[in-house]
Formats: sequence, structure tokens, C-alpha cells
Amino acid sequence: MTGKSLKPTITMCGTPSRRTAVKQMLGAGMALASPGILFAKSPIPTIRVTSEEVTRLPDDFTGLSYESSQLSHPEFFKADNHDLVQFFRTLGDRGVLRLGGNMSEYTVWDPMSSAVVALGETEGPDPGNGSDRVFPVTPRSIDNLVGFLDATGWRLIYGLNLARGKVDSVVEEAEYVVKAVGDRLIALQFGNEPDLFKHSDNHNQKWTYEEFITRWNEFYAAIRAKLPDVPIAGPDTSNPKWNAQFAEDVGHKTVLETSHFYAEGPPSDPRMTIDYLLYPGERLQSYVMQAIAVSKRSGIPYRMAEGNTCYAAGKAGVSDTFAAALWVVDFMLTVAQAGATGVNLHGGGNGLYTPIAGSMSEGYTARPIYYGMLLLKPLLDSTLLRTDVEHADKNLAAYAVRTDHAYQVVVINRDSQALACQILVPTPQPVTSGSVWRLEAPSVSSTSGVTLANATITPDGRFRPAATELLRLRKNSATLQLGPYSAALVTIPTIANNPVM
Ligand code: BDP
Repeated sequence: MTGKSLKPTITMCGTPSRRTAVKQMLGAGMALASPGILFAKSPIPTIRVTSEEVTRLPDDFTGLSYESSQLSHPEFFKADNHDLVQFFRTLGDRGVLRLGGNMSEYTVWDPMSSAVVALGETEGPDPGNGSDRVFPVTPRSIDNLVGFLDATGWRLIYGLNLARGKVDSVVEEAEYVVKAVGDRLIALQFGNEPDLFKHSDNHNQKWTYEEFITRWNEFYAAIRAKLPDVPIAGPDTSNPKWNAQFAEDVGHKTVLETSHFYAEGPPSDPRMTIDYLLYPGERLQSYVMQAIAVSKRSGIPYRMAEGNTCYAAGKAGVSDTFAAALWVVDFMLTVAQAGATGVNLHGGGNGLYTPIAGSMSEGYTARPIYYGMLLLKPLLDSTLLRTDVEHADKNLAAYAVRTDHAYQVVVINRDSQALACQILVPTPQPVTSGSVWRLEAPSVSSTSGVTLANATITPDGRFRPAATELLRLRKNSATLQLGPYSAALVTIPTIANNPVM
């Protein structure tokens, strides 16, 4: 745990109307007056980056999550799946792949590769209705997965079948995975969202915590007997309610605390909209703070092992839109700022919320949410700084980090109106210029046409910024114009006249 301060770094002062923001765009704060009436000039929204360190943003903060059932197609996570490898690498040189999800309760270790089943190329994300299929995981799936991890440089959190798995067979699977994956294994987990497990003979009855921890301890003892040093994570709950008890009971047996977060759901609920995604209230903050409180008390680092926009496999017109790109920037940085070591965005196949859509045969595309994740890449391996936002309302969010060479300031405009804001950085020496990458789309509900730094992700997963815009600074201050529903990454060198980006 590296969290230093849990203080939210956004402070809201004043609530200028949308019209005020337009005025600021037009005339940098000049009052518009009807004949005979003079309005007071309102201050421009100001983003004040301070030198106060909040926490580290680790280089492997970014992660992806897939259903374990994806392993039943052994060629998917494979070094030869070059485009997918590149899509991962573009997001981060050292990310985290988490395998688990609901379908981890339907996977079966099949050491002889004996199952003959016709399975799709891609799996997930799962809408949560259970399954009447089982998904074989074979030594070939794991060997290929190791090649994939080596090719991407990513590491692994591997989920085992707690609800339905036979202990002996799960131990055999764990032994194979641990031996094959070696140092790239961050931890094994037992079960996915056990707080939502239902009894097979009575679907209205959920598992109690006691039932879960008894079974968890049974798995732990059996796996420990064969693998005395293997790192274990958990409890991988749907929310952090069980995490405190879990840490107290078995925290000493684990190296990583985990839980999940979905911003909204179910998709059938008409209240689940783009607006609700962009203005969600305090639920994320409260969940992540609960998890971080447990982490601080127990000394066990916390990772949000799974999350996304809308559970039950996402909502069309929300999860697959540019709103998800703006949301994910805010989501990941809120989780980072609280002190989490990382977050894994769930997906797979052509799911509505999946960051990478497609398959080997159709090829892959980056969904809007992928671009939001990519905006964070230059921030990896940095220190988050307390950043105050003044004279703005909740339309504007800002975060800042210091890397070895630069301040990176992320600004999000969640409003349908353009706005202008001032950015102040605490550089010791005067700096005269910075640069800007913009995250934009034709509209907030666009499902395609998203650009970052005017560039799109190529079908082979590459990203090359096309336009890095220059930003002039005077006395460590710059004015940034932001279009409606857009975000920007501003890079300001910490050393005078240093070339940027
Ligand atoms: C999570 C599950 C995942 C599902 C997702 C969803 O772990 O398997 O795909 O919800 O409902 O709770 O979209």
C-alpha cells in the first residue's frame, strides 16, 4: 500500500452555469451585459496542481479482465495472436491480465485434453445467467497463455473454480499454472464474487460468509500443501462488504486484497443512462475507500480486480459509447488516487463494454473505453499530486501526476458545452510551453470515431499520436480550451526548455 492521503483531490468552488462557461470561451471571463446591466466578471475554472504527493501510480496499474472460459479456446491467449498481443502492449508495457469472472465457476481442468466440444473463439463477458456448459482448461491453454504473457510483458491473476470445482482437480490445475507461469503469476484467487453465489438446490438463497470462508479455507489448505509459496489473492467480491472480515480471518494467508465495481446496472433499468454514468454520485468513492481502509489496516495492497460501466454484460448506447471513455479516465484515476495498486477492466468477445472487441478471425478493434485507458499510459509509473479545482462545478474533473520529466495533467469536461480553464503547475523554473493530447469523438454517444491526439488505433493494435498540440505557458500558467464532452492530457516539462512528449 502506497496511499499517503485519502483526501479527494477535487474541491469544488462555485457553480458557474453552462452559459458562464460559454462566456469564458468567448471572452475569457468578459461580462456579457444587456443594455444598462453589468454583470460581475466570474473567475475562470482553475486547476491548481500542488506539490503534495498523494500516492504512487504503479507501472502495472492498468489491467484487463476476461472470463476464465476464454481459456477453453487455447489459441486465443497465445503469442501468435499478434494483433491481440499488440492491443495489450499499447495499453501498457507491464499490465495485469486477470482471468476469472462468473464463468470461472464453469471451468474444469482437463489435463488429458480429452474434451471434444465445439466452442466459440471468444467468450464473455457473461450476462450472469449461469451456464449449462462446462469449459475445459487444458495444459495447452496454459502453455499458450504463458507465451502470450511473455509476448505482452503482462502478469497474471488466475481465478480457480471455488463454487463447483473438485478440490483435487483444482489443486492439479493450480500446480500446473504455478509451474508454467512462474514469475508472471501475481496470485491465484478462489472464486468470483462469492458474495453473490447462490445455492445450487435453492437459487433464492445466497452463500453466507461462513459457508464461503469454510470452502475458501479448504481450498487454501489443499493448495498450500502442494504449493507452499504460491501467492494468493482474494476475496474478489462484488463489493467490499466482506473484505474486512476476510482480511481479519485469512488476511495473513494473502498478498493482495480484491473486489469489483460496476458503475451501473442492470441494463434493463431505464435510469441507467450516459448521464448516470458521467454523474454517478459517491458510490465508487465509498466502495474504494472501504477497500482501501481494509488494505491500510491489514497492510495488504488492494487491486480492483474487475470493473466496468454496466453489469449484466453492459448496456447498448452507454457501455459502447464515448461516454465510457470519459468515464474510465475518471474511474481509473479515482481508484488510483484512493491508493489502489491497479484496476482491471472486464471484457471479452464483442461484449458491449469490452475494451478490445473481436476475435482472431474477424480481427480486433479498440472500443471507445480503450482510448480512455490509453490516455492514462503516459501517467503510469508516476506520483499522483493533490490537484485542486476551483471556480468549477462537477462538469470538470482534473488529476495530475509528476513523472521523471513532466507534470501530466488530465482534464475532463463532462458537459455538453465547451469550457476554458486555467492550469497552474508548481514548476520550480519557468516553463514556456507544454503539449496537449485530446480525447475526442463526434458526440458523447458515438460508438466509433474516437481519437486520441488525433489518431486512431490501427487494426494491428498500434497507436501513434498524430497531433501533439502546443500549449503556451506564462508564469507556470496556461489556458486550456476543452470541447464539449472531451478530455485532454496536458504535458508540462518539469525542467525549463525540456522537449515535451
Ligand atoms: C461480474 C462478473 C462477470 C460478468 C459481469 C457482468 O464477474 O463475469 O460478466 O459481472 O455482469 O460480476 O457484466
